[in-house]
Amino acid sequence: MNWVIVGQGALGSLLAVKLQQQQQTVAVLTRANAPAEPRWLDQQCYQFSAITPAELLCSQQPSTVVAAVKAYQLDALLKQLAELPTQHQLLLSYNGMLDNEAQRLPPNCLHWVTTHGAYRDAQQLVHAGAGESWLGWQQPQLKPVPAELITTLSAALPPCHWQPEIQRQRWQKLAINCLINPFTVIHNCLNGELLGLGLEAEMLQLAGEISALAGRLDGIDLLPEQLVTAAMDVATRTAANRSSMLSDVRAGRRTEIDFLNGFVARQSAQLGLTASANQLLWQQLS
Ligand code: KPL
Repeated sequence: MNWVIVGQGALGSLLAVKLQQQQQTVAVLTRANAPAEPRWLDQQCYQFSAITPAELLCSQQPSTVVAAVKAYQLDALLKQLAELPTQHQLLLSYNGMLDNEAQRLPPNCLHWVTTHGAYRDAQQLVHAGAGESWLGWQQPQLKPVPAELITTLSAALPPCHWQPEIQRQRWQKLAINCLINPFTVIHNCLNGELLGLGLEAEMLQLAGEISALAGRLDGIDLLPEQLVTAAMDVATRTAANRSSMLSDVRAGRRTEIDFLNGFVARQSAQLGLTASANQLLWQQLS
């Protein structure tokens, strides 16, 4: 299969390397005349060909375009790819949720939700926590299961599950990120170091607010206790990982707080729900 990876972040880079290790054809989307930077994993250097947005838009070669980007980069990217011909498949992966998402996302895109933990240390990529991934249509009424895609993603970065109810998985991932990422910044620590800090009560309050919002916005039932358990489980499995938010803060980049706890606080306020714990973290980290 042909793949085009959009985004220079740790997860997109990790996927690019892992797909290339599976003998897939992988290109990286770059600006005109810019080379694709090599990626390093386990002291090995991986080179990729570069493709510009203009080249991608007129390419006849069917490709899976994986946009592993920050939520705040999505609008600009979707504008750039608005004319993406139908032989290409767009797969989105970002932390958090956008306000009015259904109106902003192309209906025929797929979500790739992942709990793999990865960060960049200078040039080196570090796959610091084995997680799992789920794939599903943005519009659940789209029925065909892209079997080859799942098999290839599963081989590259296992396991990858087909999830017809991807929105449920996205809420769970949102909760995991809302419960882990801000605390790694506040305590300036790796994911695993959160486990001994006695954060369960605070996490349960955050999870309760997220669960109430998921019910009201999407009719999805999530048990707050299970969300805390899921977050603790991810923190355990990615114990050695530096969260994306901590990496952003250390690199002086904008964080995704507006699309995580900020999203929960804004949407809850609009619906008259209380989300004081998420509101507090949003304020603290903005
Ligand atoms: O998604 C992550 C992130 O850091 O943004 C987790 C799964 C928490 C891994 O660190």
